[in-house]
Amino acid sequence: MLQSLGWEDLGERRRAVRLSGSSYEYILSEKVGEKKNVGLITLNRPKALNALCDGLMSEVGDAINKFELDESVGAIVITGSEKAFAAGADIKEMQNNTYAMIARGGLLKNWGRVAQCKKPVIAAVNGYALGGGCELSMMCDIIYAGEKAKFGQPEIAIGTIPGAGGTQRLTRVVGKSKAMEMCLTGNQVTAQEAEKMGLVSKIFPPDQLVQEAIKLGEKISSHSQLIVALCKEAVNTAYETTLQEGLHFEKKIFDATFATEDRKEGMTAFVEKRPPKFTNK
Ligand code: DAK
Repeated sequence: MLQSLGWEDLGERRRAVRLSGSSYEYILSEKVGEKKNVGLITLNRPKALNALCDGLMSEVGDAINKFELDESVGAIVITGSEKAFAAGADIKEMQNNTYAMIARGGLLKNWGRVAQCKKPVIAAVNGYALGGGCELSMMCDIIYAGEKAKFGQPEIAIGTIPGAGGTQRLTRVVGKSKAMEMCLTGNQVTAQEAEKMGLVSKIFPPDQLVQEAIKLGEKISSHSQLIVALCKEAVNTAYETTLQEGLHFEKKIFDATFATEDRKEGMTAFVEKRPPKFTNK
């Protein structure tokens, strides 16, 4: 029920984190916010509009590993530039691949990590979020967009289909008709349309977007990380189950919060009219 940390996995990850350096070629990674409790990952491949090459996705995975292990970080923001969040997977890298190579799973192998993150991940999308860029934003838990952001699944125009959740996550969020229209035409939707569809939760002027996403991350980080992770897992379960199964799961998680010190502290602090001091226990 509690997300199994998988100690072997965690050990593997700690080793990987130790081995890898902290400077990256395709991204920037830093701790931000007044209390430095938000991890900020900035996709930084401007000449290719942040096309998500294998190296970039591997670096994103590495940065997520580090922030997930860092107890001072309560939420993570992923952003790009004002022109592009990301224009998709790197078409030049994929161009000469064969079915056999892709089916073996070597290429595009680093794409699962963001969706697996136990801490909340916020996408701050300015400019293009196309193909894998749109899919990356949908792997995040909350999407904030700049007023000029554009979302789209244009894979159909280059002879393929979305491969990292575009036909699945998008459909669950916006419904069949709009998802079909986007996937079958490749047409882009504006930030305003995306907000109306429920894909984006809020829109901001482009130059304020990242700051607003960080503020949101700070707010989330002010809560118990333990309870936040449980809450995230419960909401995500809504996508995987029937309503009855989901409600059952929610009840189990709710009950489990009563086994934590942070639940006791939160309620006691309310009664004593003081801010809570969470210890993530
Ligand atoms: N890949 C590689 N390079 C790209 C790129 C991309 N997706 N998008 C842009 N670029 C490069 C351009 O080639 C150009 O480089 P140079 O020619 O200058 O060297 C530079 O970025 C600037 O682009 P433009 O000159 O085209 O800029 P414009 O402002 O005119 O146009 C645009 C911007 C975003 C409308 C346009 O660049 C565009 O249409 N880009 C391609 C969008 C696209 O089709 N995206 C979908 C790609 S397919 C999976 C995981 C992921 C995926 C699939 C499976 N598994 C885990 C299985 C994802 C697939 C995709 O995303």
